[in-house]
Amino acid sequence: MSSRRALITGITGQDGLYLSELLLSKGYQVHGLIRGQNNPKRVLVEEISPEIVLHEGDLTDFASIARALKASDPDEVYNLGAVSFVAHSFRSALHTSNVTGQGALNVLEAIRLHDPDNRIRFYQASSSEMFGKVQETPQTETTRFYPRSPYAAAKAFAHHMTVNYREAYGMHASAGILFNHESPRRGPEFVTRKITQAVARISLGLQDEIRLGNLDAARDWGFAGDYVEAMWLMLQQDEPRDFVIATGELHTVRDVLEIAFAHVGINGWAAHVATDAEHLRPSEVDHLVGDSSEARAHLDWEATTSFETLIKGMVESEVTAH
Ligand code: NAP
Ligand code: G4F
Repeated sequence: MSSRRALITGITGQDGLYLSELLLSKGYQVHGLIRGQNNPKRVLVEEISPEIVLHEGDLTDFASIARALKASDPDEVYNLGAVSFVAHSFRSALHTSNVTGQGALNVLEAIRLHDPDNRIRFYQASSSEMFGKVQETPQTETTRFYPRSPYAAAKAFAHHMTVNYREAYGMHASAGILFNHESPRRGPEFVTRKITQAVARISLGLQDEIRLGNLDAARDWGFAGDYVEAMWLMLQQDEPRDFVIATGELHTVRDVLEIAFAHVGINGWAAHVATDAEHLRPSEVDHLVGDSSEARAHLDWEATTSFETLIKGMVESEVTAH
């Protein structure tokens, strides 16, 4: 069994939980940065394994990251922490920039000072949102960025800093440009979980309607469990580099509704859906779809869960939870 150590920021989030499980199954000692003095999501991490070592800290607090690095002395650092909800980033742009953008720089700089010999391998959670108003379709590692939100701009900054630390200091630093990935652990503010949760409740007679924004928005949605595998694979490569991680399939919010409602036996979902301007964004990303050929060729990575299986599974999980 391996005795490698990993430090994960954002360990309480969807990806942090799946990645912890993956690394534990590979024999890693897992450490996580957890914010706040009494984080209610601590219990989620403890459910996965009481052996995970949690270090109190915040991405905006450089000293806390340095302390966590010293205490965990990791071989691999996965920077998954972020203000990750695009809609919220418009309402809290400076905070988003501090956490999602400068937070990544804090981690990179703390690693550089802690580990001048470049022993640590670093993963940055970059996002397809950086492509924003897309300049070509499908998007690849070389597609030009056109961020459309404070979140996307902050992610683009963090991405460029990751590349810069790799090139300037020889750090094994890689960024995964991940397209949307979902699961029953997805935060309820994101559209797939919002819909699947509401559909389950409607089918059980607990709710009548769901209020949504842009139903024509189209995304490349995959399963989070598949995507954390790609993160790990990227850090196992001899050379650091960036990869697009996606399914290559485009679906709309309407498709999510269609599959979710049909799964509980409700046809004609329109009667249960209201559109609400409150959920529209000041500047929208209309469609994102990725080309993962590089990941297939170099990481032997491919998405294994179909869109339909993903959405049905999320509905099932909500029905069971009620
Ligand atoms: P998530 O569920 O929203 O988790 C975000 C994590 O960041 C949480 O653990 C949160 O901790 C932590 N965090 C927030 N503010 C922090 C701060 N100031 N200091 C330290 N930690 C902080 O996100 P996710 O879906 O797992 O995504 C993981 C990463 O991948 C994020 O960086 C996201 O932007 C990026 N990404 C996600 C997708 C996707 O489709 N899921 C696609 C591309 C990129 P609390 O529990 O304390 O709030
Ligand atoms: O589920 P969403 O909020 O995800 P979004 O904005 O694509 O961002 C997610 O994926 C990114 C990767 O591309 C990550 F970087 C990011 O951290 C996050 O995980 O919205 C998806 C689409 C949008 O176009 C949105 O306008 O669904 C549309 N939508 C329509 N009605 C809605 C709603 N989104 C939400 N959250 N809620 C609605 O009522």
